[in-house]
Amino acid sequence: MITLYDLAFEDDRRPSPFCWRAKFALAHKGLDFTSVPMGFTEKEKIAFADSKTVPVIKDGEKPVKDSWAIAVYLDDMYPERLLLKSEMGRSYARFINGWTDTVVNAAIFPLIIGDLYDRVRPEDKEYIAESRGARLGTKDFASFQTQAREKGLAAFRASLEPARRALREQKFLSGAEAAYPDYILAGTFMWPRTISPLELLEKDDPVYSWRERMLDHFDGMARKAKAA
Ligand SMILES: N[C@@H](CCC(=O)N[C@@H](CS)C(=O)NCC(=O)O)C(=O)O
Repeated sequence: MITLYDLAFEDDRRPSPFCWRAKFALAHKGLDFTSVPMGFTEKEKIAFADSKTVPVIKDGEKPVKDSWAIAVYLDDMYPERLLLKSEMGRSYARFINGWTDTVVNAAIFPLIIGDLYDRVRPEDKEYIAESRGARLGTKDFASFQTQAREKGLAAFRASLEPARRALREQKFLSGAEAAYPDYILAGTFMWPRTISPLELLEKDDPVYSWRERMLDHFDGMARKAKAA
C-alpha cells in the first residue's frame, strides 16, 4: 500500500498543485493509496523522507520525495501504464513541469494569495504570513491580491497560450489520451479551485474545456475534492 503525504488547509481542503500531480499519477496507474494530511508546520511527519515539502510518498518502506521524482519512480516500479512515454515524451513532460512551475504557478500565486491565507489552518497562519510575506514584501495579502487581479488575470490567461494552441488541435496536452503533462497543469488548476472563488478561465477557452475533462477524469476524482 502506498501512503501519500498531502498538504491540508482548513476544512481539510487539499490545494497543493504538486500533491495533485502525485494523486493524478497514482490514479493513472490504478494504484490505491492512503492520504495523510499534513499542515505547513507539521514537517516532522515527512522527516523520514528527509523532505521539507510535499508530496512525499511511502511505498512499503521506500520513501520518495518531489512530484517529478514520484512520477519517475512510479513508471520504474509500475511500468504498465506509463506516465512519461518515450524519451521525447519524458522531455516534453519535463518542459511542461518547468513551464508550469515558473510561469503558470508564478502567475496564479498573486491572484489567490489573499484567499489562500484566509483558508490556511489557524496554526499555520503565522508561518505563511512570515514566509510568503517575505517573498511578496508585504503581509497585507488581501490588498496585494486585489491589486494583482487588476492586470494579473489577463497576464495569467496570456501565459496559457502554449497550452491553448495545443488544446485547439488535440484533446489532451499529451495527445488523444491524458498523461503526465496533463496531470502537471491540471494539478495547478486544483490549487485555485480548492481555495479561491476566483474564476480564472473564460468558458470559450479551450483550456476551460480541457480542465472540465481533467475534473471528470478518473471517475471525477478532482471534481469530488472540496472546492472553494
Ligand atoms: N519541487 C517540489 C515542490 C513541492 C512544494 O513546493 N510543495 C509545497 C506545497 S504546494 C510545500 O510543501 N511547501 C512547504 C512550505 O512552504 O513550507 C515538487 O515538485 O514536489
